[in-house]
Amino acid sequence: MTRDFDPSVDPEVFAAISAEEERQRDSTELIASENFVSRAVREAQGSVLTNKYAEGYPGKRYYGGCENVDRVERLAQERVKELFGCRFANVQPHSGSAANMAAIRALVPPGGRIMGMSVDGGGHLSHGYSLSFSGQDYVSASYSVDEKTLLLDYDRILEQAREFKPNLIICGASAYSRTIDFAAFRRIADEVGAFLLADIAHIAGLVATGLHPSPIGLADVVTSTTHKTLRGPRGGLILTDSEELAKRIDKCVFPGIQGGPLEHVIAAKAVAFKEDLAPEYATYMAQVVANAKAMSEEFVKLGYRVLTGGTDNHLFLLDVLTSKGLTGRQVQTLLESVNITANRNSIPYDTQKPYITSGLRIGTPAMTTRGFKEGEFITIAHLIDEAIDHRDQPEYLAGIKEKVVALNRSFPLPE
Ligand code: DSN
Repeated sequence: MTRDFDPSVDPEVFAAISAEEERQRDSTELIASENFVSRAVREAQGSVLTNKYAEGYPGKRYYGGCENVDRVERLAQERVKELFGCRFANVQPHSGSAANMAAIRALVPPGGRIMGMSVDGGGHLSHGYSLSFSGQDYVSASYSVDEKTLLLDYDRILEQAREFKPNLIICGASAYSRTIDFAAFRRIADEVGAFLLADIAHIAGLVATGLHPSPIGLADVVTSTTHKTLRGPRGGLILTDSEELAKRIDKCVFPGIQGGPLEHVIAAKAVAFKEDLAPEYATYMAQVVANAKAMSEEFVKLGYRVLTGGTDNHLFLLDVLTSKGLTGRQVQTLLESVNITANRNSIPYDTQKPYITSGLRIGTPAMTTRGFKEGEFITIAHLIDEAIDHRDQPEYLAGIKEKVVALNRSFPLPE
């Protein structure tokens, strides 16, 4: 990965990148929002396009010399429109939060009323959380999942929306393992006269391949990141079918909240979208979902409390506090010591603070890219369980780590 970086130019940064490469090679990556990009995606992002200023949009730039970045940005737009079957795309947002900031502003001026999923219910920070711009520049209310079923309760959300009267309802989650009913959200938004924004950052790959219903045609605007299931560079995007909203979105992205676009990242997005349109990507996504199902079922067999009993998508949540008497933070740290990377996560109605949590979120996109199938994920489920049960036995843990490293080395990182 670092072969084009001359170590003598900057030994400190070279050492950190090399160590990270080794960490990624020898660890089982279970963070649901991470993935491993192809060499082509990485090289596009590391290309000379990083040198170019290109404020504006293809054909309407404020700088000279933009003919090549125009080609790249148009390719990214056309490919992502084909991928999701929509009419307009803005591929400039630097991140998912930036995409949401621009999309929300395009729909509701600051000071307006927005309603999104709570963070402890499984929602994203930029959907109205009090410490995010979305909870500070807007009057926000949140909905959660049902206390018993842990599923979205659309009747209850409608009741809340009737009371709160939002200008905008935001749906989409970062830790919800079940199918989201975008049509139900559309009905709720229509009932209260609100716009609907669907953030599909996590499930974008499933939507693109038909493994999850699409919000296109239902939500007024759709946002996503490009680095999770879509397996592209870190970044964001915004989609819509409305020409009027597309114009507002473009203005809100530039000059509203961003200056010059990252054309090197946009080039890498274009490469990733091309990869996502290939038939192999649909096979990959189907395997991601099959792997998540198999692994979550194994945890149920091992006696864990798996939230909602399993998953329809690429991730699931374990309540490790109820299952094993350990907090999410303790399990995350323990797993790190045996080269398994996952993130602690609040669970709905969590009794622990967000920095501690009762939950662990587990996702399959990254290791599926490396070739893991159901068998490997089941093996990792057992190794996680063993690590938890033998957490006070350093020698036992060292043995688990050796097994994890050996397994990872049989599934190399993309070249
Ligand atoms: N924090 C990000 C995640 O990991 O899901 C939100 O997209």
